[in-house]
Amino acid sequence: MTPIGSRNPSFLLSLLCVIDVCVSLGSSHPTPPPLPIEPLPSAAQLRWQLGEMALFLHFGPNTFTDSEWGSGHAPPSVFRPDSLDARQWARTAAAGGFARVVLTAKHHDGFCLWPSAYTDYSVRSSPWRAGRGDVVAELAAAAREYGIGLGIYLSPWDRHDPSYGSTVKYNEYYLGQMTELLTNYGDIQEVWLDGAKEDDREMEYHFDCWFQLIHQLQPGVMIFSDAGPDTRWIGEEAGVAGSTCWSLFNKSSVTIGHTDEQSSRHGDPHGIDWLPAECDVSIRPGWFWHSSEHPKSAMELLDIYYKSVGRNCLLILNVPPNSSGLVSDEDLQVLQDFTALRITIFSHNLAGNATATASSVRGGDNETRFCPSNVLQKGINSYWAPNESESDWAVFLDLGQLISFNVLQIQEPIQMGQRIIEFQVDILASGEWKTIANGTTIGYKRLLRFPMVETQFFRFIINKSRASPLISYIGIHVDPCSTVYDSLTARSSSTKRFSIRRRYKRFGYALGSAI
Ligand code: FUL
Repeated sequence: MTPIGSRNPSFLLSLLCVIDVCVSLGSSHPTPPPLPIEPLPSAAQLRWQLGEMALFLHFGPNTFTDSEWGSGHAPPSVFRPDSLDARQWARTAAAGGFARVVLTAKHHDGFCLWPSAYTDYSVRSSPWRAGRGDVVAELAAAAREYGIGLGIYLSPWDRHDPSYGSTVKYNEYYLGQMTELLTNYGDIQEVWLDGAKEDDREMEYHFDCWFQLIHQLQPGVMIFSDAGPDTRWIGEEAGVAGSTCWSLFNKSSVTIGHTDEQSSRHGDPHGIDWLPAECDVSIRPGWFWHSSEHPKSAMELLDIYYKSVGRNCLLILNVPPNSSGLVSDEDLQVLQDFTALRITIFSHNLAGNATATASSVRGGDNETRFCPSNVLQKGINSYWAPNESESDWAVFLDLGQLISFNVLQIQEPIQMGQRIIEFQVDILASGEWKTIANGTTIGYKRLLRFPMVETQFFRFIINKSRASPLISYIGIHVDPCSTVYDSLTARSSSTKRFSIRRRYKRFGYALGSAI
C-alpha cells in the first residue's frame, strides 16, 4: 500500500498546514519552558554526569613491587605483565555499566605507561612487548571497541624525573607529556590531576596554564582536581558524598591543596560555579594490586553507590589490574555481583503504571510538556513543572494497587540548574499521610533507602527550592538486601589507610606555600 502523501508530497504539506491553522486558531501558543537557574552545567559536565560511574585503573611498577607510592627508583625491568589485556579491562568496564576507564598513565613514581619521548623511564625500557608496547594505546583502542570513554591520570608529583624541583623545567616536561597524551590517543574524556606529594623539593605547578592547554587540546574533556575546573574532589577516599550535596560551588573560595572537607562534601547552595563532585574509592584496600589484599563485597559497593551516585556525584571505582596485567577473577566476580544487584533493584520502576497528578502544572492541566506523568519517563529530558505562581509543590502517584518498596529514586533536570533544597516523601497508610523519608538536595540523582513500606498512594513534597522545582524522574524500587546496609557503613572507609593521611599535602607546594 502506498503511504498517504508519498505520491503527492504537497497533499501532506497542505494537510499539515490545515492542522496547524486549526491548532493555532483553537488554542494559544504553548507555554515555553521556565528559565534555567544559574549556574548551569557545561555540555562536558552534563555528559560526564550522565555517565554516573567510571572505572579507575591503577597500574604500573607498583603492581610488581608490592608498593603504593613507588620511589621512582624501581628499574623498568620490573614492569613485565605476561598477559596484559586492555580489552579485558575495557570489557569489564563496559559490562559493569562504567561509562569510561581512567588509567594512571603516570603515577607518582614517574614511570610512563606510554613511550614518552621525554624520558627513558617508560614502557620502552621495559621487557614488556620487548619495549615496543604502549598501554595507553592498547587501552584507547579497547575503549573504542567497547564503546566507552578514556581518561588519563598524569601525576604532577614525579619522584623520578631530574627536572622535578625546577619549576620551569618541570612544568615544560609535564606539559610536553600532557600534550603527547592528549594528541596521540583520540578522544580523552577526563584528565585526573591528583596532587599527593610528600617531597622536600620546592615545586610550583602552573595550574592555570595546564588547564588552558588541556581544554585547548581536548575541548570536551573534564579536568578533575581538588577544586576543578570541571569536577571537584569529594574530600575523602571512601566513595561517600555528603547527604546534602550541591553541584554549586565557589571556586574562588578554594585553593588547590587547601580544600575544606565539609565544603567539598556538601557544595554550596549559594555557589556561583557549577562544579559537581567525583567520589574516588578503591575496590581493594590499596590503589594498586597486592597479592595479600582482597576486594570489598558487592554489598559494600552497592552501599557506596547509594552514597555517591545516589547523592548527586560521579563514582570512580578503582579496580587495579594484577601483575599478570589482568583484572583478577575475584574482582570480576564482585563487579558482576554488584551489576546484578543494581539490575535487580533498579531495572524495574514499580511506579511505572502509576497515575501521576500534581499540585499544579505549568501552562495548565492540559500542558503535556510539563505534566506530572513526565516523572515516570526515564532520563532527565522531560520533567514536571509547577505553575510559576504556586508555592505549594507536590507530585502524587496512585500506584493502582498496594505496592511494597524501600528505595526511592528522584532526579532533577540539572540542565535547568539544581533547585530543590528540602523535600519529604509521604505515603497514605490507614487513611493518613505518613512521612517515610525527608532530605536535602536531589541534583542529577538521589537514592533514598528506608524500611519497607506498603501503600497505593504516594506523594513527593518539595518544601524549599531555589526556584520553581522541576522533577524529571521518580522511581520506586525494592532492595531485597537493604537491612544489612547500616552495619556496612562503618566498614566502607577501609581505603582511608592510603588516603586521608596523605591528602593533607595534595597539591602541596602549588602556590609556593608550605603546609
Ligand atoms: C592519592 C594518590 O596518592 C593515590 O596513590 C591514588 O592515586 C589516589 C587516587 O590519590 O592521592
